[in-house]
Amino acid sequence: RPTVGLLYPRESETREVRSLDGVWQLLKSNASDPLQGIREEWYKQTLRSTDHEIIFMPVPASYNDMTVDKQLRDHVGTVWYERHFFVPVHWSRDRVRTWLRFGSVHYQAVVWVNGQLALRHSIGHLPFEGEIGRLINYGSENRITVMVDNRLGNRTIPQGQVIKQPSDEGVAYIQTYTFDFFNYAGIHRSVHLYTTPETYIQDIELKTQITTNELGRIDYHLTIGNGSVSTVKNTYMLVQLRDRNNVVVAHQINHNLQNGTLLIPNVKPWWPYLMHPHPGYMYTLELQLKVDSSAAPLDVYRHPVGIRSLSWNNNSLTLNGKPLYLRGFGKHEDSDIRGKGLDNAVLMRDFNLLKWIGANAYRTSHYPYSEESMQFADEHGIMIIDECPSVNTDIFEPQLLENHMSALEQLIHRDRNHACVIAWSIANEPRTKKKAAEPYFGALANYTKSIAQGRPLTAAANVDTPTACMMSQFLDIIGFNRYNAWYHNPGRTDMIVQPMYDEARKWHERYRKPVIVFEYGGDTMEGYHSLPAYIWSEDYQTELFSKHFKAFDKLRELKWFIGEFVWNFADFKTEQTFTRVGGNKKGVFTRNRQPKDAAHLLRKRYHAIAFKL
Ligand code: GCB
Repeated sequence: RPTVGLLYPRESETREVRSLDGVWQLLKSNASDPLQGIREEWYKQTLRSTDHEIIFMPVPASYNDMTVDKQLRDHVGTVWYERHFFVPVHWSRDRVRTWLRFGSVHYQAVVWVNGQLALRHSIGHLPFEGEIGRLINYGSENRITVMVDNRLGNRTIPQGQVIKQPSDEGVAYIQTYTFDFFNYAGIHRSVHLYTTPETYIQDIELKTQITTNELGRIDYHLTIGNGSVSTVKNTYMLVQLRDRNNVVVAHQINHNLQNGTLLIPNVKPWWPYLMHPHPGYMYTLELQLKVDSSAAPLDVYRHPVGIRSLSWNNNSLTLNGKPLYLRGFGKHEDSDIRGKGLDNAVLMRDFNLLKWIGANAYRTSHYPYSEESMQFADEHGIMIIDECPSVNTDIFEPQLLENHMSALEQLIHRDRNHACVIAWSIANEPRTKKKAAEPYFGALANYTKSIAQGRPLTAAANVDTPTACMMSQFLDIIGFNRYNAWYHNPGRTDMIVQPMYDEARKWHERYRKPVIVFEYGGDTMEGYHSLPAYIWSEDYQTELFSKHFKAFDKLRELKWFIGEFVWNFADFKTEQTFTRVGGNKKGVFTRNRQPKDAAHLLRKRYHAIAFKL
């Protein structure tokens, strides 16, 4: 079912937003019995009244690293969250709609309000919401209960497998998966309670372009919530575009309440970082739903908007008429203690580091990142390759395809209005040598193109022979991951330049599309030095990078080579395995966001490219 609504909760003169973030209570159910809480109806009472141990749990955060309990860190199955809240009486008197919205819960969530089923959602990293007015006690206390299930199976996005094995304590349930990051779980992003008026602005879709150098254009499509709006006489939308100084630079009175166009003379386009002295210029589109010119508006919503054109052909990706060269990273939402939980301090630090190093882009490997991070990217002029949560898919069958399509649909719906999004990445390293990958990706790409909102499709492939890839024929931009001198020929930094150059050319010769390297790099233990360079040392990472730079410099002479992304921005946690020392250490920054030696080298390069030195 296509998503409608889910506008980011913003306060206005007609809307109240309350945060339900804070310290919640948590009860872990037995790994051997994930449905225990359903059977015992834990949602019907407060968790405290069960006989089980309750712990305090901050929201937003992953629950895994919050205690010193291994059982909780490695838990497989369900945990239950609970908190109480109050709703003022006037919310019912004023006949407002009351909404409950989760920024993301990983992987599956069932939500009850006062013991009654309110919401369900699966697929982590994506928001969901619902109206809960009918379930609420106005003017007195209310209870939210959330069951969170972290189990991944062969039809989830991404996939995994839960296996049962004998252990010293009897049996153990183990979540296995092939992707290389820890399967953190919990209420990962903010929880909001907010109101809208009864007749309200439910959805906004924006498309922007710069038609000449000076003229900007915004095409908008509106959805008004409440079927009875047409019966309210003389309803119209006052649409005003405000610049950064709050000055109205374009306006319109829209009577059809659906579609319209704003033209903006002397527009200030949205530019990426280091492509213009004022990158990330954002306007505010102010929408006022009105009944007549004197009365107070029925509803007001202010939507940030950056105005830019994006286009692509077989040789280039162009923004505002200028071909792009992407200097970037694969990243993760990952940090000490909070795991994948949203943290504005970490986010701010990351954006400052991105700017320090001179990057202009990153890929949201390997799942949608927080809405707040997308807002940061808009504001800072960082371009985003927006990836859906599909990693290492190796079965290709209809139910999985349907879930994969749903993940992309929800992602595109959520992020379509962000100037920063320049491409959709439909998968990371699926096993595309398999024949069954061809119809699967054919169908997936067809569907995604039908909803792509003016962005090209890409993906990160990793087959070693481009002709064997059953996916890339469906893409607009070819992306590949390659670990020369790491997984291929470890220790041999003399085997990077030519293989990298040759491989990029092969991809281009086969598909005749722009090509980008989405991953290269090597694990590096901070502080470990070795001369001559030896793998895992800082010296080795630096040497490995400088050899890649030689290959990329040769490739950049060929117009179709459009970018280089290091794997990874920062060190991150993975599942426990003998190839990972405290996690994946391919970061240019440590997990607590300090530079390794290679960061300084990369900084020189990214700035030199930006300033054409
Ligand atoms: C890859 C994956 C990424 C891993 C990386 C690695 O190809 O896309 O998720 O973390 O390799 O370091 O092994």
